[in-house]
Amino acid sequence: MVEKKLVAVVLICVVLSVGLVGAVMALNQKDNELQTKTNQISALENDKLTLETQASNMQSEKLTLETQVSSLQNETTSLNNEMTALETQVLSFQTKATTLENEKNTLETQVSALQTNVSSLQSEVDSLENDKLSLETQISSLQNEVTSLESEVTQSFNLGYAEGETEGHQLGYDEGYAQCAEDLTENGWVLRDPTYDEAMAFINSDKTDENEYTDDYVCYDFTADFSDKAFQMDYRCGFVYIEFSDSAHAIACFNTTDMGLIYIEPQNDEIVTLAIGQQYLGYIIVDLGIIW
Ligand SMILES: [Ca+2]
Repeated sequence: MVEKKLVAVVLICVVLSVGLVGAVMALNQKDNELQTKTNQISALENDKLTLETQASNMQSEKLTLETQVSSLQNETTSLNNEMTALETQVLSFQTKATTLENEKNTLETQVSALQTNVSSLQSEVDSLENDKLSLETQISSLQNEVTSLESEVTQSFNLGYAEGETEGHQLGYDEGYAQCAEDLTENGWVLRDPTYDEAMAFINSDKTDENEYTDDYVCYDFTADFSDKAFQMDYRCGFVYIEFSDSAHAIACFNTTDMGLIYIEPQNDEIVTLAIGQQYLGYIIVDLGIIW
């Protein structure tokens, strides 16, 4: 009996040992599992923190992007407004361009018309210029004719005047001289020829040469006054008539007792020489005579 109890106790002890070992092993396994779970939780918490940080970062990026989007939207609106304004300006410029094109066309039409007018006027100017040249030629021809006729008239007048004047003076002088000679005879005066010195002294003292030549006081008047003064000195003085081809002239002369005949120009007191065919005062002498 004791042995059976011992065996039962041994068996119970073995069963209990086995149960204990099993319980310890189970406990160790649970402990390991718990440790593993704890490690997993810790890892998951770390992941969670990482994810939260990333979420926060992404939130910040989202805000930044939203700000950028808003800014870009504002810029887009502004650019749209500018584009609208520019489109309006383009339309305005296009309108102006059309207006200017129309004005240009109008001006070109006017220029063309004016060019036609200028061309027409130039033709008229050319025609008038030709008429003017033709008239100038006619005027020149007529002026030449007038000058020629005037020259003929002047020549005819001078010739007639000179001839008439010479004849008139000669006639008057002859009559006057005859009357003078008569008077002298009646009064007992006798004229004589001066000496050369007397003649020169008289010429120098006489003032006839200081008279002024005018239309009414000509060469015959100088000679007549000079002769009168000579007569008052009792000097015989000759009236010299000189004929040119188309005019005439008169001067005085003395037949000096010692030096012979001298001719005096009473307008300037010069002693001159005369001969037919020679020049006097720039004209050829065609005839010459002395009335004593
Ligand atoms: Ca004099």
